[in-house]
Amino acid sequence: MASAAHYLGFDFSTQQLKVIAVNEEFQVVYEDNVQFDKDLPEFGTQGGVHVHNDKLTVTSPVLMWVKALDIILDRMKSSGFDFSSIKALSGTGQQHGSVYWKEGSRAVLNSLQPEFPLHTLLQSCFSVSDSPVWMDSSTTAECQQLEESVGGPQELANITGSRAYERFTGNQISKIYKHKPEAYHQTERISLVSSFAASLFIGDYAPIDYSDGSGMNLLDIRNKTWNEKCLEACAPSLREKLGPVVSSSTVLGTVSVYFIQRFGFSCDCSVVAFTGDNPASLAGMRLEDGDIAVSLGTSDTLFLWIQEPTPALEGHIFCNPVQSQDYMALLCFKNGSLMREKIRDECSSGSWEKFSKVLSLTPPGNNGCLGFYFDVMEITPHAVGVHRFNGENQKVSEFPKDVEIRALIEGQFMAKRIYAERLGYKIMPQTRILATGGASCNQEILQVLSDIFNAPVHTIAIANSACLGCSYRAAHGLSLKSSPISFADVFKPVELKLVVTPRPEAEKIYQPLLKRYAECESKVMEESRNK
Ligand code: XUL
Repeated sequence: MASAAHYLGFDFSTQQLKVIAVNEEFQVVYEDNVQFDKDLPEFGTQGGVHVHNDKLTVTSPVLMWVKALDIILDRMKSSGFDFSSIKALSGTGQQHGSVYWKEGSRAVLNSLQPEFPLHTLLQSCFSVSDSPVWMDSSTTAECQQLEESVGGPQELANITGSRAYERFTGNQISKIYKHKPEAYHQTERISLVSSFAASLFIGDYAPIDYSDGSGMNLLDIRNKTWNEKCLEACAPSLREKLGPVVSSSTVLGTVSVYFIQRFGFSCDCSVVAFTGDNPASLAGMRLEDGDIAVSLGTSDTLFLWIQEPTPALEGHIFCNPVQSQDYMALLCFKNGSLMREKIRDECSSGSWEKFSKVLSLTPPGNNGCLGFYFDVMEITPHAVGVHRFNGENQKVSEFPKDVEIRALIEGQFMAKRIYAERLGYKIMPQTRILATGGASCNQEILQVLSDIFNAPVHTIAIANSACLGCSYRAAHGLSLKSSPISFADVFKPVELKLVVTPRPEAEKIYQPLLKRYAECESKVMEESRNK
């Protein structure tokens, strides 16, 4: 390993800190993780977080993240990893979480003494020791206030890419300012989890990058500057406390002396701006313009590369992490696998085989039967319950089991297409759907996905895409210093496996059905509101 060059990616995610090293061929040569609950039991987290008594407030101790970095780097050193071979590093963090640096901390960061671990050196650097994270949903009042102050939810979405969301950082900062004014006034810099982690490496406050900055309800995603009205609505002197924003592939500088002396990093090792985990996954999956990634897990997520976004009331538009003039859209659906498993248990005696067989035997379009299956309150759209409509648009209380199975899967994918299109996504002849996550091994489910999007579906076998994506971003950011090379030019497309193509009759069947689905959804939402 001694003479080869390496790039590092770090992922400060909710439950663990991960590191990946790749060589110059971008093959993974080292991987490790620190699990917060298990490896740092002194912080008493569950799943990396503390859920407070109100059940809405969710935080993580900031020093736990610092200590995790001490541990992961110590382990790398003990394993004999040659830190001097690292040309560049970058990283990612769970989106939206915020870190509050106390007055005087910049000076501490600037002069870290290499004989001590970071958590000892930084222990009194945070004015808020429990950082709000993305799972927090305690800021409904702040969200209303922000939307009102800019002229409503759509106006806020037009500026920042999203209407106000409880977990978005501006609303979290607003809550800290209201509830802990003293801590707020003592705060010299507010970082996102990503820029906080980058700060540790450069020994100074790292700027927030455009892409993760888009998850704050504060950044104008077109001008790439903080929006004055949003800043003012959230808290005073916020512009100074947030510092500048930079493109996600900016080289911020080199690692601080601390890392050179304590671990043997080279003094030339560059640090590329850290970003959010969803943007980093887009880089790790090597998504290209027009691609759509569908992750079918506990919850389903979709992210898309788009050039001309139309921010909507559902879903998010972020600046693109690898090409800053472009955008990415993110949609989260809470009722994913758990809902599919529930219907599998109820309608096909718990067997995926039977479930798949039903999908292959029932007709696309389900003879006009449509269903909405939201076991828990859905994010996209904000609705709950099970709602079924027959071919005549009448509400019915039950479907035969085979109709129920197809209605569930068709409904889940029709919603995805409708919301993606509302955000500006256009299906083109070259559109590729890249499927990942548990349900992506089910060919019959993917056939429905392919038919509804009228596009081929490929599977992509990539683990830890966010962390890996940051080792790629480190390499790309560094090469940008010498030439304006695009991400796609540095990394050949990821290997995909074509699994299914759309049936020829699909578009004709689903076009009118998609329209009906959207109409029925409005009725469902109306009902949910009146409940
Ligand atoms: C995205 C979001 C989550 C976190 C989790 O908006 O809240 O995906 O980034 O890591």
